Amino acid sequence: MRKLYIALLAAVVATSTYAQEQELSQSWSSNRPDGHAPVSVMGDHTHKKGEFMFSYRYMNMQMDDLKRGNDDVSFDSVLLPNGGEYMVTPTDMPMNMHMLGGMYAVSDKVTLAAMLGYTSMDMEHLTAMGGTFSTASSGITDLKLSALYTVFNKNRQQLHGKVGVSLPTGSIDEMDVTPASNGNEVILPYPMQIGSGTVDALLGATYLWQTDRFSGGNKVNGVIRTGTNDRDYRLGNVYSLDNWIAYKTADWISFSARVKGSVVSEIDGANPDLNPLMVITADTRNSGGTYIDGGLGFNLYAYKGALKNVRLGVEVATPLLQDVNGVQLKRKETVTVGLQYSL
Ligand SMILES: [Cu+2]
Repeated sequence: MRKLYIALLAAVVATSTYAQEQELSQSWSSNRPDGHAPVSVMGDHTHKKGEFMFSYRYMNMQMDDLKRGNDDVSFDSVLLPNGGEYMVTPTDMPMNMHMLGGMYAVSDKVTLAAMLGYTSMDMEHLTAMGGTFSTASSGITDLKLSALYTVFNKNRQQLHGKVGVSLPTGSIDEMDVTPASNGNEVILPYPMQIGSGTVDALLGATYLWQTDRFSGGNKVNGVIRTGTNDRDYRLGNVYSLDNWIAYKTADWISFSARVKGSVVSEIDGANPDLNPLMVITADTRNSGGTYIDGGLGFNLYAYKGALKNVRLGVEVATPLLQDVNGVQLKRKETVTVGLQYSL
């Protein structure tokens, strides 16, 4: 699987070069299946004055087993009886997210975007005594509002910037019962909280190009947290570079390959109600890391008929590299399915 992604990365580079050698004359256009990026990429495109777009995305992310830095480690190695320092380790964590988005172009230069989601997570655990238990949380995510500004759109290339804000509508007060809580609900560790609890700045820039058959993009993105939340901590900033190419095999379908690198900083501060020696996920040293993920997907686009301007995107992404701070659950596949409708 990994070799396949590396081959695709090489193909991304090769076709970008090929594309730049093509003669480019018209405007970059969104009226084709690959006129939007792979479905997991957000804020990748802008709209023409007066256009609306509604989108729904479903995302399923799996995490299981442990990593310390770049290495796989066993559950036993982190638990107290075996020389580890924790009472409890998580063993796996499935996460599901439903996201609703809206876009509206106030002019050819400026598109406004809003996004709100609903997340549910489960975390399975193993204790030093050999017992198992699970906790769950769910709720509305942070509300993201942003403005996209088109710097240029000519010669079938576009560059646009993004300025936005993430508002703390997501809960950081998720609680559940654990074996150590005597039947009472207690606050859950950082990864089981839904929101950041802080106002976060969203900054980005996206470059897009097209030829008759190929298209692609590069997007730099930053999530910059401000202040400290009500529970005395601040999640780490996120910096990422996302790169994709797509090949349009027909007017209604395109296939895509994507490679994304991201760096997530450690949590700053700590929730005083969490004991960092109890469970790995309650220790802020076990947060953040460096990741490279690869994704393969396709977009279907109705360019005429009753469903005109409806787009369906599917993508499966997998980690190619993950180097985590401390010891953390390992990322596995992420599946994203999305519907978009413009009018
Ligand atoms: Cu849109």
